[in-house]
Parts: sequence; structure tokens; C-alpha cells
Amino acid sequence: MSDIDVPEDHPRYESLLTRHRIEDGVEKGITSRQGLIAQGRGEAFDYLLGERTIPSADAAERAAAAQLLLADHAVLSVNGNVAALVPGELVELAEETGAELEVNLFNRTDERMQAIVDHLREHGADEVKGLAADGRIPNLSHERAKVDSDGIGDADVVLVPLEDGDRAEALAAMGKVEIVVDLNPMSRSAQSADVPIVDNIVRAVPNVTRHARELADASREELQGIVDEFDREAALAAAERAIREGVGRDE
Ligand code: PTJ
Repeated sequence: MSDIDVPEDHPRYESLLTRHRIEDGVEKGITSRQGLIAQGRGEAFDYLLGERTIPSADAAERAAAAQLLLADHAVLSVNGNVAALVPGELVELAEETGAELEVNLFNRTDERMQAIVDHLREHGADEVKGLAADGRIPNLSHERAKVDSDGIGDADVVLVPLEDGDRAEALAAMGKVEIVVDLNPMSRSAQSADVPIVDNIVRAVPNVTRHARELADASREELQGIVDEFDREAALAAAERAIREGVGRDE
């Protein structure tokens, strides 16, 4: 990471650090320039949420952990923003849940694909999928539809953080259990998810891992119970409410 000069006592330290990581990602050829815009959009929602994990997001993160542990074949999809923000944390989550990692880009270029695969390996990943690109998500244009047929193509559960709405909808239409991380509860991605996590990716991924560790010895019945109990509509409504309250909050 490049020199980051953020005073630790700054009230928005975490948020500024996150910005630097995204900037760094762009410099390293990992994150697209559009990724900077996406981050800004996310920050606006996070600011309104109070830059914290709200209780409904924590419940979603627990349900996500249970889904990943129940899966026959879980894949964590990695794009340029996620790779810049939480590379090591994603590797840990994959290890904890037995999921695979697959690089899957909206603005796909061979250079960026390779840079992200290398970046994840530097952060401890053994195998990273995405380069074979021998499968397709139906009903999407060519470049955006590419996946590995033995990765996302074959998965029963996929984690798609900060996903473009079209692709999130197309993946959901393939019948996969879709876990989305998106700070905007009104986005099509969050709306199409079985488990919408309305939280910042920098808090969400470590928290899913923490839940997965706690649930490591749970029975399949217990895990299924957590999944069944999770109410996606209620979680989306709670997040929207928290954001509306954030608009009226004095600071
Ligand atoms: O690396 P690529 O080519 O795959 O491109 C990745 C981006 C993110 C640029 C691409 O997928 C894109 O343009 O996404 P959108 O349509 O801007 O959607 C991104 C969503 O993620 C928005 O709803 C943001 O509010 C949300 N978001 C942004 N930053 C974060 C976030 N959600 C959680 N944590 C964040 N840090």
C-alpha cells in the first residue's frame, strides 16, 4: 500500500483510510476508475447509516455465514473495489467457509483480471478462479457474462459484493442463492438478493467470518434454522429506515 497519511484521531479515520485503499487500487491497476465513483456513492449511504453495522445487517451477516457453511459449492466473487478494500479478509472468509474465490469484473480487461488474481495470491489465496472464463451468465452481453464454468457457473451459493444490478439479477435468475453486500438497500442488487447485507464491505466481510467461526460446529439443522429465520424484506426495510433517520440526524 502507498504512503497513507491519515491522522488516526480524525473523526472519520476509517472512511479516509478506505478512500486511500481505493485510490491505491486504481494506481495498481486493480480498481477501475468507475470504482472511485461507486465508492463515493457507497460512502454517502454509509454516512447516513452512521458508519456502523446496524442490527439487521448483523443478522444478514449471520445468515450469510450459515448459507456459506451449508453450501455444496460456494463462490466469493471479487471485483476491483473489493480486491482493493478487503483482499486478506476475503481469503480468510474463503478458508473459514470452504468457499472458492473467483475474480469477476463488470469492466473486464485481461490486465485487471491478472492483477487481481496476483493481488489475492499475495494475500494468501492458493487458487483463484476467473481466468478460464469458459462459462456464461445467460441474458447478459458477452464480456459482462463471463464466468468460470466450474466456479460461479457451478456454484449453488454466491457472494457478490458491490455488484452491478443487471448481473445480480441475472445471477439470481440462474437459481443461485445470492448474498449481496451493498450499502444501498434500494439497489437492484440488494433487492434481488436472498441475503442482502446493507453494510460497508470493510465491516461486512470480517463480520461474516466471525459468525462463520462461531457456527463452525453447528449442525445443518441449526444452520438451516438461521437461514429460515432471516427475513430479507424486514432487513431491507430496517436499513431503509436507518438511512431515513440518518437524513434527519443532527451532527
Ligand atoms: O471492478 P469492476 O469492473 O467489476 O467494477 C466494480 C464497480 C463497483 C465499479 C461496478 O460493479 C459498478 O459500477 O457498480 P455500481 O453499479 O456503482 O454499484 C456499486 C454499489 O455498491 C452501489 O450501490 C454502492 O452504493 C455500493 N457500494 C460502494 N462502495 C461500497 C458499497 N457497498 C458496500 N461497501 C462499500 N465500500
